[in-house]
Amino acid sequence: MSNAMFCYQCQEAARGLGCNVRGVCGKTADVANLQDLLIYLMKGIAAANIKAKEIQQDEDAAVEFIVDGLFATITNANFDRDYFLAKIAQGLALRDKLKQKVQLRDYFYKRHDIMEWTASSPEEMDQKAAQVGFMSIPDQNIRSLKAMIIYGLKGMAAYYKHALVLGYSDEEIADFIQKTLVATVDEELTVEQLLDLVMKTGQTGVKAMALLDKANTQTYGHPEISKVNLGVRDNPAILISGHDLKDLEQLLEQTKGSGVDVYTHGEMLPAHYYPAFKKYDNFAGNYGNAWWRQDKEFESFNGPVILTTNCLIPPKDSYKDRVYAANIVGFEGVKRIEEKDGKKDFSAVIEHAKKCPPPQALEQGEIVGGFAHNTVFGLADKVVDAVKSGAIKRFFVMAGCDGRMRSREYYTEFASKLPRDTVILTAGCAKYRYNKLDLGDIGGIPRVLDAGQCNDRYSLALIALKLKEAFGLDDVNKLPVSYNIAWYEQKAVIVLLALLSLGVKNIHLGPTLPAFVSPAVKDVLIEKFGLATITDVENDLKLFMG
Ligand code: SF4
Ligand code: SF3
Repeated sequence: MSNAMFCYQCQEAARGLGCNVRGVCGKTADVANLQDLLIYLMKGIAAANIKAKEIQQDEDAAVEFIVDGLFATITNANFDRDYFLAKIAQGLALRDKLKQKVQLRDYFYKRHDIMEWTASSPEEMDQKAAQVGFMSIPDQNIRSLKAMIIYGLKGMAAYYKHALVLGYSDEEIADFIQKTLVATVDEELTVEQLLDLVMKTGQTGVKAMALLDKANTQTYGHPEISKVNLGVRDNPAILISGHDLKDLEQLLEQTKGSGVDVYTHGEMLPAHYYPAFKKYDNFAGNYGNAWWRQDKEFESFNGPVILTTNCLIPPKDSYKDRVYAANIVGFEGVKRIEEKDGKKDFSAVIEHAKKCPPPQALEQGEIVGGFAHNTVFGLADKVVDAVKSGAIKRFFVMAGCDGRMRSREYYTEFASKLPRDTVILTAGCAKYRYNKLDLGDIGGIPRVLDAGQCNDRYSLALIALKLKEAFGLDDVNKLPVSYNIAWYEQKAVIVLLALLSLGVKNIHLGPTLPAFVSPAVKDVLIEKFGLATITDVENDLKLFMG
């Protein structure tokens, strides 16, 4: 029996194998297939654009298209069939324009199906879409490695996109994304060659993360130790979620003095750590928790919600009319905020907010964050002394994603049972599993150091490298640092590949290993990098604490 779809890109892949009827995330089969077709189409666009570059005829629009297209196919970003149909039609026109430009030149993919296929109606697109997913690759290990590369590129594209909107670009990253997309078409590539490409993807991932770090810190300043209010005020308000700081900046500018407050949700929480956003009196606090609790939290928020990037879960009818999608986010029937010349007009959302009651309180108090690399480097002497004196025995990098599966309760239990002479380094929405526990501090250093969004995981790599230097070690694996990482979507894939490419070993990845890792590829990852998953808390604590 053939599958209606096949997707195994996230941690929630059905039965740990892959979703083949409908996504656990809510993605329908037709949309999953159209996402596959968009990826396939972008390989053709990339092949033609690379060739066009040789004659200085390449198009920035092609890079933008590819970066947006990869980002839009990330888990929980876009569920909208019409979005993908329109994007595919637009992409075919772009590919054909580039083909025209290079028609006199010879190249390997010139007669390949990625250059030749076409579709002029939604039915034709659906038909083609059902043929081009990962299941079209017969060998399980080749499929696994190509999936790892494509998912890594999706994560990289997300980071790169965030840098681009702030005016930071890098030719090497853009070229790598295009060349590597095309390379996944090559049927001759061996397992060894693909493993090499996996590592190169990790290396370029480090560059993309560094570029984004530069873009964020040069634009909004270095994150500072900050207290974030968890309660609510008595004004109408807008909730902003996702990872796009530029959208937040524009929203804060436009709501200034309007009587409408702005709260962050999920991954937008770390925006409170940036000096640039502290001047806004109406930037009221963080509301709620990680993405998967949005169905309840958006409901009680009462006001409009803006989704700037993933993670969106299919909205309930009770609040759907209050949800606004921006950028690559989409869901059928959800209103869109369009952009013109890099500017978004939020006036409709602000007027909507004014008609809504203030948010209903979920909790009270404050949490502390802002421990990105600059802050931690400032504390370096204190941290090094604490390690030397034995006050800090071990650091646990617990960065990553959160998700709705019960098995993730492991991370709350793990954090709460860690010995009191350990410190957790975190980034990403995984932190919501333990950032509101009272874990105390060690000589004034909080036991949970939050560097920021998943987009800021680069900070944790820098901190590890800084510690290595401070202790005069020749190998990052000799540090008293353990990695117990929770993953969910494809940004976590690029972070994993980046860490592997930096030589970090013995990473524990959970709550389960990716479904796209075949048994043979898993063996290589275990043997070469000591990759492992989690078991139960008691066991793992014993293992980590030696
Ligand atoms: Fe399934 Fe995850 Fe793919 Fe959604 S993104 S269809 S949950 S594997
Ligand atoms: Fe979270 Fe989606 Fe990954 Fe950004 S919001 S870490 S899952």
